[in-house]
Amino acid sequence: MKKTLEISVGICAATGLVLVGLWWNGILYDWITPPNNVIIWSYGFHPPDIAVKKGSTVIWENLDPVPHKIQSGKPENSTKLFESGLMYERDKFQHTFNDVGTYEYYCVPHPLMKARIVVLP
Ligand SMILES: [Cu+2]
Repeated sequence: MKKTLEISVGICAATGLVLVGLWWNGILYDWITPPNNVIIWSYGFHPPDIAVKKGSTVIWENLDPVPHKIQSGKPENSTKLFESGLMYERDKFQHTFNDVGTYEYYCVPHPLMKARIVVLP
């Protein structure tokens, strides 16, 4: 009986650690973020790659205590199609995609943060 309890507690603790790890690394957000939404967390866009239908509005929300700024294109070649302005914690930004295509974007203060939106017909 004591052994069973110890094993149960161990399994719960291990599951908890795994969940905290997934959350901390943003992987949980990759899974649970609703369609057409992107969460900014731990210096990353989650999910980093989404597909939406033409005419969709994509909403970004910054959950980091650090300000981020979304800019379309690549750090070496920004397209100025959309630009968020500095987003503080809990700030949201949205953009409507009316043309089919692949839209890369990045964070201006942290150019290693890169992601993309694929707009389907
Ligand atoms: Cu950033």
